[in-house]
Amino acid sequence: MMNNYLSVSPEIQKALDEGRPVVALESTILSHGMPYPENVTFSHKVEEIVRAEGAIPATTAIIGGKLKVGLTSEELELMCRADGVGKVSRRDVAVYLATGKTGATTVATTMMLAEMAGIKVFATGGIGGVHRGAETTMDISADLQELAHTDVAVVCAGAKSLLDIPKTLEYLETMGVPVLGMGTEDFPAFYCRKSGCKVDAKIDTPAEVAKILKTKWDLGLAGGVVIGNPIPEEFELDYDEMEKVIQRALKAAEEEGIHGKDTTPFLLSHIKDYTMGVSFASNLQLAYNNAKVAARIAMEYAKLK
Ligand code: PSU
Ligand code: MN
Repeated sequence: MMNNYLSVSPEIQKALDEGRPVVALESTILSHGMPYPENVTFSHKVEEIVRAEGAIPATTAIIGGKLKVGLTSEELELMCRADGVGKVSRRDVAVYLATGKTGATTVATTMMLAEMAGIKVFATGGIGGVHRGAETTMDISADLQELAHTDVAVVCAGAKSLLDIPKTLEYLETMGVPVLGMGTEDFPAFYCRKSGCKVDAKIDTPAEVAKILKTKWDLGLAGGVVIGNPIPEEFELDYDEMEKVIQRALKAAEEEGIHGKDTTPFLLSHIKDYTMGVSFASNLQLAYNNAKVAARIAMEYAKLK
């Protein structure tokens, strides 16, 4: 039944059948997180980085009534141009598939597609989380609920501090999702290496992460794992400067009455505008770094099976 909807590229299917490492990559970061045509260069480079480490990249999207795992150059271009491409979270999947609309996958839906295909490791920029002010808006990303029950490890540079990071970590704790720090005790805050909040465990090597994943899933402890991988030092931005920029973006969102699924893309694009591209350069670098680490974890995980 699933095969009616799921379309895995032959290269990825072969790698999965042979137990070789595959890394899932999302498309919302392309369609709604980066400008065209810089996102085209990014989409290819991030895949090359995964390959250079010895793993196979699997960018996901919803195209032509199919859940696509592995995109052609033309399909990457389509996601990057983003003309009429929606942002698809779990609640939107059936609508997009049944109506044939083109959709970019978020962290939540990329995890869903990865699990359906049998991919265990996924690299992204930052995860969604509990928004500031969630105590009144109830705006909590579906990414967190997906992490609660879908068996995929997500390598990210933490979460942007436009979110409420302490509440995001509280939510993950409640849902039983391990939050690991790659070489750090501090959960990273995307542009900044530290958020001031602690991870559950500092891990120093991809092999150790792989062992934790295997142990968790061997035990039948369902759900994902967050691996917070700090942005490389040379690309880190100043925390207080970013806080000012975030405050400005939050104020603009409030003034313009932005809410629901538009909130995250609105804030991201305003932050980019306010920082005149400096933040974008950092965004690219942290995503490349996550792809590299994810590929190394996938390589180690493949050895354990
Ligand atoms: N955070 C970023 N960049 C992004 C996103 C989040 O720094 O591109 C995207 C991811 O696809 C994430 C989604 O899954 O936004 C979360 O959106 P929401 O808050 O609406 O769940
Ligand atoms: Mn939301």
